[in-house]
Amino acid sequence: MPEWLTTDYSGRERIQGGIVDIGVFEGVVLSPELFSPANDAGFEADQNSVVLEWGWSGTQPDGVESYTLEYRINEDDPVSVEDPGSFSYTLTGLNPNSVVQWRVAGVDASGNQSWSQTFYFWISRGHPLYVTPNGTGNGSSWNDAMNLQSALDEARRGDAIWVAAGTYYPTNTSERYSRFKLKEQVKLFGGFAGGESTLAERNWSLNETILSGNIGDKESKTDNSELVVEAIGTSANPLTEETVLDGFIIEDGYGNQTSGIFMEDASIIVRNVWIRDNYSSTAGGAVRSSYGSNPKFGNVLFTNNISMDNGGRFIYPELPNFIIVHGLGIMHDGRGLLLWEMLPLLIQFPGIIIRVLIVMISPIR
Ligand SMILES: [Ca+2]
Repeated sequence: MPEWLTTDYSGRERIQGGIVDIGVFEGVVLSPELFSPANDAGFEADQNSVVLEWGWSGTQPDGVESYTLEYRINEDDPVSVEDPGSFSYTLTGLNPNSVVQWRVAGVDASGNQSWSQTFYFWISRGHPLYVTPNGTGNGSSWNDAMNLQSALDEARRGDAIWVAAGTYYPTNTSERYSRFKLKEQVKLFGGFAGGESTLAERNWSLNETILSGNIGDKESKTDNSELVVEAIGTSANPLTEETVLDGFIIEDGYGNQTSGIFMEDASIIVRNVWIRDNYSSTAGGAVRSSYGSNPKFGNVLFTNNISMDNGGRFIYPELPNFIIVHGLGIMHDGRGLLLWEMLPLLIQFPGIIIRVLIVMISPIR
């Protein structure tokens, strides 16, 4: 073997155990698998230690002499643990509101490390983030409430955000691209008076909590936010039903396509929500569920949403309680949202719509 070929792409020795793989990397089979906790696992706030477990689906390769564990808590520097033992290590001293990344390398006789993939888990904050319209605090209590954009920025997986009654705008500027962006595994609850200690105490129909696109001139709609709420994941990391929007009024978006709620790779839960007075010049007056999305809408009221083209686009969502009142679509039969794909479901279960109309209007208004 010529000297320039004696190491692989990552600098590891080509000849390992008398064998050359000839691939870009040598000995990648020395990378262990991570078993527990499962990737993306969450723990309660009082969990101060977690047992990390790794190993092999089959037999351990001969070339592995030991392991190296690496973990990183929040934005701290990564910590490396040489020879943490075989197959498990107890990580202690964990605090609430932590996200921990970790991975394990198989180490061969030459000290070469073959890393596993990276997993992470999180420790919950232990309390909601409290939000009021004029909050300037750190969000740790109602008395120390923060504003909504700060809470969304601050929120990590597993967080809940409790939002007191009032009107919230995506920006104080005239930037029409500004919108509220939902995050994975963050639950947004509106409808609080601002003193509650449990979720059950809130009265979302009484304490109207409005996410409004009416930025700029309050007398004008045409300068409003193009979209009020955005829920966008990726195909690899979609937003799931652990992402919740509950107890809000979504109003006064004014844009070109979808001005109320836009979802993409987002199978979120939207409930106890009133979507009203949104305008779109093309598809998606109120809501659009784009590709990779299977949202669940429960107890959602649509009123006075206008689309000049297609109303919106739902692709096979689950709609247990769902009502449309006063939708308006101009060119197609959008009425604020498009039901092309929904039609078979509505025909199949017409009773659902009727029952919902009777049961659900009263608590909303
Ligand atoms: Ca305006």
